[in-house]
Amino acid sequence: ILAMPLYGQDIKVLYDEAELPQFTLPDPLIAKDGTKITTAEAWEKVRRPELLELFETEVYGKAPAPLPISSRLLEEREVFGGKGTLRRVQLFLTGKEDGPQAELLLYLPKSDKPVPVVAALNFKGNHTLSDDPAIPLANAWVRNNAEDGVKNHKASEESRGAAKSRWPIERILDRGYGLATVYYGDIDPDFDDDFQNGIHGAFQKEGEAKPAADEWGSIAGWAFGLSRIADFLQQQDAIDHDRLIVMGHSRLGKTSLWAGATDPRFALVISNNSGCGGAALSRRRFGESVRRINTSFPHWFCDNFLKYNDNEDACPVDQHELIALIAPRPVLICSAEDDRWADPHGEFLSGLYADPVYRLLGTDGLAVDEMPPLDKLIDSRIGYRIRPGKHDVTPSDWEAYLDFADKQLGGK
Ligand code: GTR
Repeated sequence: ILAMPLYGQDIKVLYDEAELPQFTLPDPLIAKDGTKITTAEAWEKVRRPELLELFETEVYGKAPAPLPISSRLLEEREVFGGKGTLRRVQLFLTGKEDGPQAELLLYLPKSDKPVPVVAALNFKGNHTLSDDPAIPLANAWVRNNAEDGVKNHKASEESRGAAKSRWPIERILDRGYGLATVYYGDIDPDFDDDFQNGIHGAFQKEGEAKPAADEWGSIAGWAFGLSRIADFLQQQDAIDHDRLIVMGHSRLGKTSLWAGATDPRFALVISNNSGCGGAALSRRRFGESVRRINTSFPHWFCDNFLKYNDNEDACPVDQHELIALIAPRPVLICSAEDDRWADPHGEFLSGLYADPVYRLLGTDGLAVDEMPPLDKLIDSRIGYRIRPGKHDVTPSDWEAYLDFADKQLGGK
């Protein structure tokens, strides 16, 4: 089984605006029957449910109804010289101790009031976020990586702290935010196994070998996991339940957008370098295309999405409508200049074309209509930022996320 298949490399990649196909985007404010949506009520009652269903059936796949979660506190202690606490929690995603489960790290700043929390899945395991020797190595399947000494899909001590540049935990606490994180492989291991393991396996229907063409792929599975994290966070008194933030990078940025679209408890949604199937418009086909992503990662989307390989115009939705599903809640789209594979301009345009929905709902939408200069945070209700550099999460990205959160959720 290949985690990162190399096939698909014969597919031509467009990197020149002049080469892009001509296309017309679907209008988020025209209902399926052709009616123009002109009121917030019509958006909420007619158009939003229509779009949500189209994304469910054609793009990410429908997730099953959740079961009540349960949890067990594994450990609680002070961290960073008493600035905050760390709770390690075992989360039983279907409420059963013998069902799918994930270890959650919850870092909270010392505070006499409930604090806002960023929920984010991580790529390499909880033990890679810091040098803390007391955090157990990830148990689940992990991606092989020579640099981190990961062989045979087993985490090892060598990878401890390997992702710490992406997780400035002490700084997040200093800014008054908590962080709740889970290793994404605890929810669904990221390889194509016809969904036998992870969260999908636990919900498999009798007699069905794998999810149907309109049922959940891995992105929808990870988003389901984020919602179970939200279930847990909503049970914690130390947390401000009205200020839950969801953040993700890359494939997990696609996931945070889908989690934000499907779960309104996320009051603010952040996608970093999310690209194709995330914030980038599919119809542009710039960088990673629908065919390419479905070839490399056949398990990420639902099988219906395969119909749109080289056929993006036939898809009844495009990704600006994913952003619109988050409205009127704040959303921050982040790009990196050198991450052309993720199509920064296409990521910006999704925000721009979601703007009419945000405005219909009485917000300021996206305050600019052209891409801003590097490093300038646009902090209107649809936020946007592009920074120099590559596909990654940096400390400066976190400053922008938290500046945006201060502006959009502060004083609530
Ligand atoms: C790439 C993939 C992107 C992005 C990235 C990641 O290989 O083509 O869509 O998701 O992986 O998640 O790191």
